[in-house]
Amino acid sequence: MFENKVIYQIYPKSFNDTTGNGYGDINGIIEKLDYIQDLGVDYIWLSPCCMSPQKDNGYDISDYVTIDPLFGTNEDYQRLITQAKARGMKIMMDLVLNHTSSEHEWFKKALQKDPKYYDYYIWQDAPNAIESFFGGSAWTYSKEVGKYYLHLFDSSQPDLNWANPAVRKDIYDMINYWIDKGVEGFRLDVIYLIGKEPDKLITGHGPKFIEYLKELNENTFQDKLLTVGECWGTSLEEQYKMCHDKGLSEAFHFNHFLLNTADGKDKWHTKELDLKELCDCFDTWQNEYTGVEALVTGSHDAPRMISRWLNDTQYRMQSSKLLITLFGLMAGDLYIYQGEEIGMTNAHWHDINKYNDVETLNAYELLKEQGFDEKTIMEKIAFTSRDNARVPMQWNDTSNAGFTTGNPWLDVVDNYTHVNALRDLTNELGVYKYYQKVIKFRKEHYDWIKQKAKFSEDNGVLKMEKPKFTLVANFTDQKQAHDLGSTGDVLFNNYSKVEKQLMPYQVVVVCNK
Ligand code: ISL
Repeated sequence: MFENKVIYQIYPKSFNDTTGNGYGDINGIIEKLDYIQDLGVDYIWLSPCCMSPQKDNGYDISDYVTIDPLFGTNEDYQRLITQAKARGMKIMMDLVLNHTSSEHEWFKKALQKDPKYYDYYIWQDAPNAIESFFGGSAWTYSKEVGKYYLHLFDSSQPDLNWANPAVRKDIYDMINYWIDKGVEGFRLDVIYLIGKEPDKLITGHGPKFIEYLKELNENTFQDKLLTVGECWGTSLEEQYKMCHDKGLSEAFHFNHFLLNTADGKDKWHTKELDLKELCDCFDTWQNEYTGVEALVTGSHDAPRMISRWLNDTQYRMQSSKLLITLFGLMAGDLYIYQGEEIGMTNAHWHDINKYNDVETLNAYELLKEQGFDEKTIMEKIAFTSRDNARVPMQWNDTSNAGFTTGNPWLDVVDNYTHVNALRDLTNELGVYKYYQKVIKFRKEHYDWIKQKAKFSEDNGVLKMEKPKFTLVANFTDQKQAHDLGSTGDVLFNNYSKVEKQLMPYQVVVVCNK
């Protein structure tokens, strides 16, 4: 039902500031709706905009039904829904259901041992071995309560107790409030954690997870809205359970993002992308998975894909085009993260003072404790930090890249003078226009795209063969051989010609004869 949609993710804080306070806002998004629509977008997913102390940039919500004044008002949000709809686009809201902010009224009452709200969170007399995703123990002692509460993320993000039916009921009411306002899609933050059983050290995909998902769906979305669950490192079986039986429409698994990590988990210890592993990953999710794949090319939780897989300097534009050709010609729903469509890159900062992300700042301390020297730590952070993708949108070459007239909450990347939307859009061979072309093709030829594919790699060249067309993509900065032979019509090419050899980062798609 929701196949072949294009979803554009906005990180509101960094998109477009209309007040000059240095933070992006909802009116700033409204101002850019034509820009988004022209790309061919069906859904706009906004990272959280509700009331929050912003310790984790809004993924720490203190009031689920009020828009944070930092971004505007509930009326602004309503206007955004209406104006997006007028352009044929739907709003997808980010739901943070695994935890609240410690400033949420529920947690404040829990701290006062309120008989109702105490049980909204998870308490233990003593911590166990569970670690926070942001480093250190997942348990923090509360003097008021005399016990430890669980937080799988920062200590300012206490985990909700989904085993309590009252919590679930409050959550359903809140979601229905937004459905009534016209929200037509939901992204469910770290949803695979809600069925946890911490006393048994179970966090992800816990025993009650699927039951909770089904109940959630029955009481809210009822299969009528596009829902995408955020998971990490999911198996086929887990994905099947979440999505096939009246739970979610689809889920991120991010298995391809994890290929850069040395052990498949710890993001701070990386290795180079192995194309063979990438082919295996695509093969699994394109050919074995029977549901709809959420095709993600980037997010606010990951450094820019062109910076870590490809080349973001000399071959920046070719790399951006390679990325969207490859993902855009695979089956599923396509998720684009703001800035990719103009070829934005990592920030590459080597000064810790430039960073804002709670996860990055914690990692800096932990890596120091682990004995790494400053230079190595900063290399790791410059490659991996989430802030690489959270920097302000680069709209033009005026100061602060046209993002704000004030002081941006996070610096803009220096390359904005030549990497910006205005410049890219005026270039017939720009990245944005190429994205438009791929998206248009995708919409018109989805019957070709949804066919199964054969993936292979040879000398840094990835090949994807579908019954109707063949794609070859050179992931190296050297010329490489290809075997397209006497080709059919060229559908896509990020260079002007197809020569005997592929140029660095060249992608070519030809119709099969
Ligand atoms: O990127 C990550 C995995 O390597 C983690 O940093 C990330 O926190 C995790 O993927 C969960 O992400 C989601 O929940 C977090 C929030 O910080 C992220 O921004 C959000 O997308 C806690 O709500």
